[in-house]
Amino acid sequence: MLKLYLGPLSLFSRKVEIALREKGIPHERAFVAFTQEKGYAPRHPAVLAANPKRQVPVLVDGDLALYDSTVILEYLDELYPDPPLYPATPQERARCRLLELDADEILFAPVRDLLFRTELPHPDPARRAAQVAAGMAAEAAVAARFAALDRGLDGRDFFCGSCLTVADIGLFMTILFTQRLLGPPLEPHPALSAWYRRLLARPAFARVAAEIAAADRELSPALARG
Ligand SMILES: N[C@@H](CCC(=O)N[C@@H](CS)C(=O)NCC(=O)O)C(=O)O
Repeated sequence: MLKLYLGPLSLFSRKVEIALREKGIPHERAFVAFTQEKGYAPRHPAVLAANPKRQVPVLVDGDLALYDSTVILEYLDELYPDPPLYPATPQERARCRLLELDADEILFAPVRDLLFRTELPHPDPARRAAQVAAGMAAEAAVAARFAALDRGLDGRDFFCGSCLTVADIGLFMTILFTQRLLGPPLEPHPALSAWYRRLLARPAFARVAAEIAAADRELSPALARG
């Protein structure tokens, strides 16, 4: 059986989990240790053995150990093609991969500057002020990207045509992070906000969102204080 090593609050691990559940692929999960104070230390031995970048997610299938959510999603789609998570034509697939990369790297870049909100306030006031300033700039950048994504949906139910793809999964996870990190609201962007609610109604997405909220209640008390 496939085994997914994941972090409770790992955006990239949860992309893989959503794909596994959407495709109905039998798998087992192994949660690695994570705290806001120490991050992923001590690293799980299976992660160290499989991934030179020492990161989750790691997916083990027999003697094949994979890392990087994008590589793992491609493997899962080839292993279990139905339902497909990529569109039909090379051009559409290429656009879809670019949108997944946008979610993971471009939209995610300002989201990094909101992550300090999960931590207890830094003891150094100058550092705290710098974090707050970077957070405000990040919020403006995220809001601008929301407006562009809203236009990009262009009346469609999904980002790459009429079916769920890896672009939707990646964007959902990064946008979920903007919301858990108290970033800009989705409501001013009607198409994007309706898309988000539609995905949240799917069991695979709902379960991941509920587990992340539960993990935050346990691991991220600073978020509850707003
Ligand atoms: N591009 C990688 C990113 C993986 C990644 O950043 N994983 C985070 C958790 S979400 C991690 O393990 N961070 C610990 C570290 O970088 O040391 C992917 O898509 O899987």
